Amino acid sequence: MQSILPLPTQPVKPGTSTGQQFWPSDTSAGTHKTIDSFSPADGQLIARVHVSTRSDYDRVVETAQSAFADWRLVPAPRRGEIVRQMGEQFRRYKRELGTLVSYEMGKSLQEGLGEVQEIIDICDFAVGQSRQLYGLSMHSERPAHRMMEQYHPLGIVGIISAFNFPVAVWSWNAMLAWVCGDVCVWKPSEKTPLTALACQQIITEVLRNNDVPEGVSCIVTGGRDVGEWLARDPRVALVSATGSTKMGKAVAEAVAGRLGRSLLELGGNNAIIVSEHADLDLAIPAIVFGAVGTAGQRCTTTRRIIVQERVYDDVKERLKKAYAQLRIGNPLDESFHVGPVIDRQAVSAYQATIAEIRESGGRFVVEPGLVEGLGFESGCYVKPCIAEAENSWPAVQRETFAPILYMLKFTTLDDAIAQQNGVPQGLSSAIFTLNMREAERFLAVSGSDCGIANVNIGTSGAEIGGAFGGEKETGGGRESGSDAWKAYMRRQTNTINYGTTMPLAQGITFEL
Ligand code: UN1
Repeated sequence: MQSILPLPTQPVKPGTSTGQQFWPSDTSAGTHKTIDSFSPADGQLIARVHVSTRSDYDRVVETAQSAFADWRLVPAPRRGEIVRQMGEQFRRYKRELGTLVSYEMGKSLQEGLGEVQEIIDICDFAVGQSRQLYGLSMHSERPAHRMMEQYHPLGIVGIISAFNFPVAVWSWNAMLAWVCGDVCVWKPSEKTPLTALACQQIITEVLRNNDVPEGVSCIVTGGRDVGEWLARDPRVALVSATGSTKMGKAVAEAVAGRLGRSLLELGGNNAIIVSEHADLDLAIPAIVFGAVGTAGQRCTTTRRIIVQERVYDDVKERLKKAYAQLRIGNPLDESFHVGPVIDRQAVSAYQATIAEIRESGGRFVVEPGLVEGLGFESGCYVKPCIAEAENSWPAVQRETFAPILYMLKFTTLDDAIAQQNGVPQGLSSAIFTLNMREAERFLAVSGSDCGIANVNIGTSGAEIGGAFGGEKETGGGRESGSDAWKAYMRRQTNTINYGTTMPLAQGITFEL
């Protein structure tokens, strides 16, 4: 593997920073534990990164606090201008960062580049947003009174991100938080720390050139305990967490225990309904990309297809043919469609779920298995597979982060919608149909219960312009587009009396 960025040769150190501290010069590793980052593509150790100690963490949060005092005073459009410059940097380093994402995380190079494109897109979005942090004005019930609301920055935003979108999800949070006047403390996944440090490095020049105070962009690294420090810390106004439902519940409880704010984007169990009125030429590629893209490790991955009985066999045959064409291999080689899963633990989860499906009586239409031999030494390559299953089986009810697709059958659309909604999660959903009544029924109040519901588009690959997130065990948070920015600000209602009397609301009189 040729070096993509100059990969560090000594443990790298996160921190407060405008980023200057973390590249390889630091040698004080002795007192720090390190995280080893291995590439699932070839099993190579690509970096050692310091784990933040509690005192590192406290120093970072203190620096972030003092940065907030200054940053909130910078006019929002000016903050937007700084984010615009960051977008330019990500354009400049798109190939390098996309390649590093692909190498450290294992998604295909195309998808690594796509992820960086999401950063660029959210930067553009945030620039516009920086001039649109609108509050409403209201007509007061009292004479000579004016009412309005304003949005003010919150303070420190803690960002806990997952390995599967190691950089894009940070950017959805950070870019909006920054234009809103907040400062960010990012805890990246311990499986992908290097991509996080690379992002910090990429924006350093912009932070420096604009004299942005030290502490506006911070990174802390480590595992669960570091996440807990953020969740329990009353200095952190908002904790935005992306990852498993288990992790989200722990974060939500800890943050709620101090009445802080959390924004949760957790597991999905996304289904595509394929109607007898579907255009299968559209449906099949959408299903395949949704199920095998990022080796089944997106929270929007298509995990279930619910197929009308009249087209069921046709869909099955077409999927078999499509899956037979899938090429599995090194994600950096663009001739392959499917890369590895993140690590051997993920391979074990894939295997355990497959065994469970077989025990329940599931039949595999496309067989699962490990891919071994030359080029697959990391032990992280698995075959995308399809099983005929029942919606009620425990394995089908949970999210296994792997390319396993379940085929379910339906007769009536009501039954299809009941199956689609009949899981604990509620992130993304889709219907393929050319029948307008079916499409509208799916989107109606009694249709999909998910945060994302699509027609003739798959479940994954959402654009940043919409609000991203879901219901039920997905956690209820909304990130990225639409009015998701409001989560990063505090709303203040103002009533101003410009008259000469003191009338009370609700018609109350209070004579002195
Ligand atoms: C995630 O998997 O956490 O919609 C995010 C998509 C991507 C984002 C997924 N834009 O598939």
